[in-house]
Amino acid sequence: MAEVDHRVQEIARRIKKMKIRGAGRIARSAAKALLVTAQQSKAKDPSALYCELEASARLLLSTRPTAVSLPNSIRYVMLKVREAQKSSMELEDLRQLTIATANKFIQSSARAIERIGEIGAKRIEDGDTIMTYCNSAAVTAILKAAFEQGKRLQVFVCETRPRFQGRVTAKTLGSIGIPTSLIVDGAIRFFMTKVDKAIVGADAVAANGAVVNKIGTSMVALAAHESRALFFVAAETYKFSPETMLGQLVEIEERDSSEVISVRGLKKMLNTTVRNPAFDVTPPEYVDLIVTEKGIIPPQAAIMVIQEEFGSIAAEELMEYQTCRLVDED
Ligand code: RUB
Repeated sequence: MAEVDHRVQEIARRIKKMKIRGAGRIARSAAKALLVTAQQSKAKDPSALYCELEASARLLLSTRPTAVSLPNSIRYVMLKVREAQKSSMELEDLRQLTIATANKFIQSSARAIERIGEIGAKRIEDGDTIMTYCNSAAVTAILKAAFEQGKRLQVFVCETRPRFQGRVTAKTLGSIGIPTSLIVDGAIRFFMTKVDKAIVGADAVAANGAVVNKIGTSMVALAAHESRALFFVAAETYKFSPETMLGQLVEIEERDSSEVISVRGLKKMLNTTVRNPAFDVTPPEYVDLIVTEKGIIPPQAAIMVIQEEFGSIAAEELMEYQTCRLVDED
């Protein structure tokens, strides 16, 4: 396997350590890493460049298992590059094609978030009270667009233990000028009675419309269901998982116990281990609609999005670029 450029290794490390986080940002950073690989490559022929890109792709795929935006962004670049390499493209052309394709993904991802903001804002009413969970650029885009249209909003943001991404959301919404209340996750049901709509992002949307998002999201959905509040998901189409159409399950990442309690603190507890899954699955029955950049769909239509976006990719190519686990070196 070719050696991976140190800048790409650094991007992979930052994704793994959650310095780069959120499914959309992870996907754009992976595309950027492939772009950097092409830019920095000293390869002497197209197949050597392709090998370097493959090595970068494998490392990136090993960073975080749940966000399917990651393999989707890598497939977007790599399948195009592979086709070109097979058709004997010259080295310099292959390099430029890689850079252009990665840039195209990055730009269309940023544009998708803007469109989700515009489309989703139409479903927000003046005076709405909204609950959100974790930190999602797509959700923020909707709330920002609705607020900028002059709609009065009140937002409850859940802290989102153990990494407190809700604090980031509260800070962002507050700085835009949206009246924001930061609440502990245990207060979700307590405040849900005041909420009109809960809106969350997604790390993956399965073919059956189930939504994978930050651990605790399904509790928000359950409480919203009980209170008859609407439950919206904001997800770019590259977060839909084509693998689930082949019967694959989305892997739920389980993270280190030290995110929940210090190693010293845990040592003082007898017969206690920590479980720390990073994501959970909200069944489609609890999802009222999914806002994508192509329009609003019911969760039952997720399979059509997958067919439209990824239907042309052969099953073996899908299986080839999947998240994987490397032996953890740290
Ligand atoms: C982030 C998370 C976000 C989704 C969507 O988890 O669950 O809700 O990734 O975010 P983590 P976005 O912090 O573990 O990456 O809309 O920004 O893609």
